[in-house]
Amino acid sequence: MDIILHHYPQSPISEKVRVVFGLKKLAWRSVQIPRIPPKPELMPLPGGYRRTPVMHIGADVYCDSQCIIREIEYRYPLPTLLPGGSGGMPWGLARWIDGPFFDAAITVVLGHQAEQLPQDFAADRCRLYFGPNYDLDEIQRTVPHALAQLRAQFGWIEERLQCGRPFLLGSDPGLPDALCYYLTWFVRGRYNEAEPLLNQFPRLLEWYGRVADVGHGSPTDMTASEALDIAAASSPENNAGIDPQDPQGLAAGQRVAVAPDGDGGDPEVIGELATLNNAEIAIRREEPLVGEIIVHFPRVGYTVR
Ligand SMILES: N[C@@H](CCC(=O)N[C@@H](CS)C(=O)NCC(=O)O)C(=O)O
Repeated sequence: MDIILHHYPQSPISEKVRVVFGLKKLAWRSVQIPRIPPKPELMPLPGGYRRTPVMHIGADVYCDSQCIIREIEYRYPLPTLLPGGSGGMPWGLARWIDGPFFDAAITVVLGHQAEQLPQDFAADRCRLYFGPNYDLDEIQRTVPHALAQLRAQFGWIEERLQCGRPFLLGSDPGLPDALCYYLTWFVRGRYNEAEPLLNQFPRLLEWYGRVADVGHGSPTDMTASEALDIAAASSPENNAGIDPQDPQGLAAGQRVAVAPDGDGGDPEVIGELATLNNAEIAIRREEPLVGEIIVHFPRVGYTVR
């Protein structure tokens, strides 16, 4: 069954996933989606989840890079993304990269050039990343502080590479490389003054070249309607059930709403609870265009109610 990724080229979080496909040397299908809502041809699959990327395999839809990467590691265990028995730790690292490191980068990128970006795009992203009461002047004023935070965190990666290992965990690339790479790729591509910033980190730049050489695996384009047809012709396969020790005491089949934590204004996705455990929340939905699908979310960073 094809791995289908809905994404757009400029999306940094999608770049994280594309590098993971490269590390696994996977063949995958690429569906390009709009950079801002509405995304009418995508929405029947994640049921309102608006972030990028989304992956689906048949009628199982995976939202959020955390959930996508976990599923890829499960289905294609070799070569592992967690070399040297490092399982567990890289998920915590992802919370750092996607949290404070990403926040500093997005403040620098948006604060530095919001005025040069298309207005609808800048407004959408400021609302998403800075909340409903965002103030562009204030974001612009905090750029020097955010830059200092960003620079110090790049310094940690430089320090990690100091002993001469080619990748962050040693001789083999893994998830930490995809994580640190996508953020560096984002800053390098979208911040006008990235060069003098990144030139302060020579080991990071060498390492960056090695990870870039990993590539993206083998993507081939697919249209959104082909992707919907595949979901419609498939049945969901992956349902791990409810962990009886789950602290929220929810039951299989209960009607629930799932959304990312935070005040980004992300819509809730509604369905019947199918899976709930430490790794994931999955809900079953009936969608007129595609029939029965299961939408999977990570547990950490998402609210189910
Ligand atoms: N926690 C999510 C974050 C995804 C995210 O914020 N992606 C950005 C693009 S890189 C996004 O959704 N932007 C708004 C959009 O594409 O509509 C993940 O890891 O997948």
